[in-house]
Amino acid sequence: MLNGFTPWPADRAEFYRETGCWVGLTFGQMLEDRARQFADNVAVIDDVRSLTYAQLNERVDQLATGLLLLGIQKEDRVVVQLPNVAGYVEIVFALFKIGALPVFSLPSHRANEIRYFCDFAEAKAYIVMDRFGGFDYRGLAREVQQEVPSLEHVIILGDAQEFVSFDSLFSTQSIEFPEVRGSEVAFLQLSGGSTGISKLIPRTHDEYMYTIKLSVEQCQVTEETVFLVVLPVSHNYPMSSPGILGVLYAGGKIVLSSSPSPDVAFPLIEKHRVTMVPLVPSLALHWLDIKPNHTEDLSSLKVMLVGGSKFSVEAAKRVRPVFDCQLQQVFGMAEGLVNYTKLDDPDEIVIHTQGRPMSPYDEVKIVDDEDQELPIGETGHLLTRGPYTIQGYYKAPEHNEKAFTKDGFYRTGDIVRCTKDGYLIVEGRAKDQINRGGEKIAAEEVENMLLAHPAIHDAAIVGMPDYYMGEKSCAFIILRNADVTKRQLKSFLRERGLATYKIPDEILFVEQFPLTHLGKVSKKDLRHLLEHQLQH
Ligand code: J2J
Repeated sequence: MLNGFTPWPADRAEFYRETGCWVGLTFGQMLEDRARQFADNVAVIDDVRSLTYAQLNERVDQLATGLLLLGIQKEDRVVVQLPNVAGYVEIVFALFKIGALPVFSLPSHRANEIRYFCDFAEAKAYIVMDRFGGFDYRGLAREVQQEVPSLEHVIILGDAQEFVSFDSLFSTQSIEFPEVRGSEVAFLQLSGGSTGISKLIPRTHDEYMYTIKLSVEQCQVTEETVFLVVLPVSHNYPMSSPGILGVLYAGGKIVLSSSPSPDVAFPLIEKHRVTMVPLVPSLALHWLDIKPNHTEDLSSLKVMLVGGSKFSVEAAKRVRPVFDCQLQQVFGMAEGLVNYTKLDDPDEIVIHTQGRPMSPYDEVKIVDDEDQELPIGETGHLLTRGPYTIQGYYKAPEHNEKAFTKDGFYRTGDIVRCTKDGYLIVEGRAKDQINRGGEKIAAEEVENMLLAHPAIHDAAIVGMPDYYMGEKSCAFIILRNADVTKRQLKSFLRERGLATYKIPDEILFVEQFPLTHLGKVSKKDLRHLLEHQLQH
């Protein structure tokens, strides 16, 4: 078993097998199986090509062969940073088939994050697009490869220059693939990160397959489903809730959009008769506002999933009148637990709650600050364990001590309330994290980077309310006796390789921070201060 992975205690693992949650199926086997069952169905479409299930499986086998020939072995980690292109699906399944582990990063990550993922996971390879969104990833690859000794290969989709070309890897040579088991780790996903930079989350084939199977049921994904991906495809949500993996599980069609803009997405919905789309609240709001200016025929759309951050009741009410489709709220996390509203739930529930845990074996507790369980209906910290919630982050024993209880419950950091019918309502957050339209920013990571600036004495980041994003980030800064502009600080962060979405949207200079009774910086008071400033 992979070093740094925390397994489930033997009795619970046994229980999840006995109850049929874990069935020993790997994602490689699943694709092979579906390629037989749905051979001529279209599996995936992007801006330039389309692949049937049979073609996808064949290309995946050829790519897997090429990866083995290159020297990628079972359990090797490979950082994958690709936009929404069919090559992403090919590479991920090729890695699954040979038991190598993709480490999923987002296209918006820059040197600071990629260096860390490659280094911490001791990645053997890094796979990126040549250019995307006006950014040349080969420059980033050069920088990272120089600094991370484990990184033997950089594989490029597109113009590879001095690196290995993705297209050159496809091989028809006959070679035996290593045996991969359902109980083994399939990939490392990223956490939103509440303390410092993202943690890596090991997910096994067994338990992730179970999330996929349940999500397919909850969202009623079938062979007829046409699933549009406008969010970054490697994020846990569009990957698994029900995500591209759920669609492939059911024999449906994935349409990958290179942009979430309605100018790109709406014509795709019309052209491919899209039936389902997962969105974050900020995008859903934007789509709701802009829809009246568009003339495309969106009548094929049956389900709009919204999750990743809290969807306001007011916005939720508008989904059916504006899009004439069903809203399905989803409250999930890359660590495991996923909640859905059901497609046949009454409007009252769909609009006001974030759904209920999807497995009968999910254990959910709502506790006070002392870990004491609260009566139903009261608001408190959400703890959870179950057949698809991890038991520990990858190689993080110290952090795991804090993030999990002694009996293996994950401390989600979310403040929730449970209705008498078992539906959860997200009321807030205990973790020091900004949820910027679904993209999570760990305050500490950005603060630490700001503190490296010679002009800065202290820095504290808080979220500020935003109509579209839900929250944006604001940095409060105490300067030393130095002169520096907001612009200079933002470019300082950019130059240090911080992902764009983590650059503070607002910077405010202050003389001092409000403190708590213990003498800690009071983020609560900073938020009040901000509210006050925004009103005046
Ligand atoms: C309020 N907060 C929410 C919601 C997530 C499906 C959907 C989302 C994610 C995801 C995911 C929320 N209302 N509906 O992985 O499979 C906040 C919570 C949660 C954190 C997890 C999936 N849906 N959140 O967003 O790992 O704070 O996963 O703990 O990125 O997002 O973030 P992440």
